[in-house]
Amino acid sequence: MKNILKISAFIVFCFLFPGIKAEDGYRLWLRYDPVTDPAVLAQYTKSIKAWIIEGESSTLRVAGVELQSALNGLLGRSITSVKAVKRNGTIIAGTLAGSPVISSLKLESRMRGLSPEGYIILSTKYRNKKVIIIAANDDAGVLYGIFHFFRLLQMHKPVTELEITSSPLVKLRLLNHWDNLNRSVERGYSGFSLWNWNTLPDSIDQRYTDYARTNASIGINGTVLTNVNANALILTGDYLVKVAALANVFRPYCIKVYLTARFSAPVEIGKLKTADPLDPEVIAWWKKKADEIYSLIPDFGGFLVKANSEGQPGPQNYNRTHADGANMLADAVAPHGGIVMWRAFVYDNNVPDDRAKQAYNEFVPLDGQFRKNVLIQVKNGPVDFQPREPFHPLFGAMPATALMPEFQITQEYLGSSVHLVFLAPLFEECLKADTYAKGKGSLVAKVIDGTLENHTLTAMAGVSNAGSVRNWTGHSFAQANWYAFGRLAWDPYLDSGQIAGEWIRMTFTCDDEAVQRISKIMLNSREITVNYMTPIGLHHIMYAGHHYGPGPWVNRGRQDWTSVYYHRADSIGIGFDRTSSGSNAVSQYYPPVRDIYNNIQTCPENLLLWFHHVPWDYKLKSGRILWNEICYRYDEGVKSVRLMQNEWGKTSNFIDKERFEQVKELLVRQERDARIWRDGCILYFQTFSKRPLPAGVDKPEHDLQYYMTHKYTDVPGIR
Ligand code: BDP
Repeated sequence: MKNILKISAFIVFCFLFPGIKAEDGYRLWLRYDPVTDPAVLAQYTKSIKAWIIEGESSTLRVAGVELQSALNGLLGRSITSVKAVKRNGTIIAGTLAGSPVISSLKLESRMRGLSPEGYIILSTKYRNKKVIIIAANDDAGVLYGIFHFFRLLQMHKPVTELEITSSPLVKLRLLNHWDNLNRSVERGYSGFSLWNWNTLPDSIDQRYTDYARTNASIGINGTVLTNVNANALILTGDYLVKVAALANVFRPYCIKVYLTARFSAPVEIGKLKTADPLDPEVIAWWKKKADEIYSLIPDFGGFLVKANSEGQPGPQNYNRTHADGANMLADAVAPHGGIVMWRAFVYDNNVPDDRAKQAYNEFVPLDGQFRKNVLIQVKNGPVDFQPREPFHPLFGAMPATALMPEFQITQEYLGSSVHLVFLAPLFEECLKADTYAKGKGSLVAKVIDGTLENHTLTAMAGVSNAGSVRNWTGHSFAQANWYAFGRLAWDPYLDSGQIAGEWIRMTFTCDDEAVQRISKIMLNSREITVNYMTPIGLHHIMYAGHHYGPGPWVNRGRQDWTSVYYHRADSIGIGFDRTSSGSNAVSQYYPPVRDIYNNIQTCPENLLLWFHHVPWDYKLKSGRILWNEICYRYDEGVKSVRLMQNEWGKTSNFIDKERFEQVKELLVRQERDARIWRDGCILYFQTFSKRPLPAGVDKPEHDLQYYMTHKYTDVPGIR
């Protein structure tokens, strides 16, 4: 009896003070907690009294569910859905064609400029009543408009004089899951795969729906369910019904499913003797396979393919080109409106003189040879998702081909789900880089949104960091990277500061001072990580295998998988000479970019060792010689993590205990790891520079041997 009383008292307490309930991070940025600021709440209560969604479809139905739960949550009381506008403060959502109210408002001219999926949000009057209109040309736009509206409310923004127009600038906005059929996730640090293939299609986890809602809230409209290192089994009938079950859950949220296609599938599951893309039987097999997929999933998006890279099969096994392979698959899905995303991350078994050059060398000659429904998926930089890389020289170099970027949201090379690293600045750096392909202003973003070369098929992909752990991404701040990717895929010109601000307000707090503090942590975090991992253009010097800690000493195995191949430290200096007198990778960029990179005086210092082999005593802009600068940057990285810890400590009054403590604890590990990076790298490079540590740089705690043999026991993904 006593216990029952205690429990009921607790329930009443939680009801009265919902803000203090345990926060496990599951709700991501869609929290819809009651607005606690009295002035803001008063304004919302006055402006929002009822809602109507006019029209009938599964998308509009889920939009209604979202409207209802968000309004009830944020306003702390039930806001009813009505059939007609009878009072001030009615929200009306629908399409121009499906909503009599919206079509009566003469919004055609405003809405003409909207691209598909775009929307307007407008404060106006209807029959003398003040209303908020969320209008679009299609159902997806209505859903996105509703999520935008709730972004405003969650950020405590005014909703009285609304006049918002928004259209996605990129057509296909996709997550790539590197998920295996046994539920392990390649480079995944957040538990197991979200897709439970054992229990599908019968059991539909609530997470599938919440995954779809979350993605829809940031405009993501496609998901590749399976690893690029593909398993042909996913294309068998038994698995396709499972895929169809997921597609059914995602469809109302306007998310299409895509699959990775293993190029050798006709041999492995089709019992053919070859997978040669020009073989008539192979062509027929893929056509039939596509027909089968579309009979189960009529809106199937298409295929993503990693071919002839890291041991994956591909057309080159049959002396055919990437274009031959991509086009054969593209022809199979074309009658159904499908597309093929063919990855440019290729490198074969022969070690090239410079791996950074390979994708460009293989793909540029193929420009113009791909079908209209093929996109070439290009990683943001020419090597592999490093903390800092220059933009990939393919952007702007294949004008006749649709190119899409691939960013890595999962932090393979950036501290997995242990380090706090906000990736929007990394994505933004690439998107805003000027390729000069058609003169000044030829930004990567313009290649991607199709405006530079008049492409209408446009796309952007991010390798997902979501998994089965309760809060989806492990680190609370890793959620921000998922959010940032979605926002930049919608509008590649957005600024990281804005994205951080939105996310913090929705996820943690609307207190201005706390927002500023957390923003500062987030916006500095990537540069801090570059400092303690790979300053001044160093790259690919991580531990072999797990890519988490330092491993500049790695020198065994395939040369272009070793660290020594990339940093090239010797008694004279350090860095990869990619100038015209070295590997000449600079020649893959348009002038003046190539000349800027080629010249040690003009090369941006944050890419110096990417492009130049620089003497240890070379003087940098800081006045320090290179060796001292390297030590100083590593040390600065460590000290900055301590500053992050300090700043985070000051936010405790604004953050629930669970998430505050989680982040605090992870920052302790980040500081430890930053020291390991600093000390391991400095000690190792010192064996070449033979110079003392400059003044002010903390002395390493252990000797080099210690770091070379260090093992992590508390990092996800490392055994
Ligand atoms: C590398 C990863 C590897 C991926 C590969 C890829 O280490 O696991 O399979 O990229 O993108 O970064 O294909």
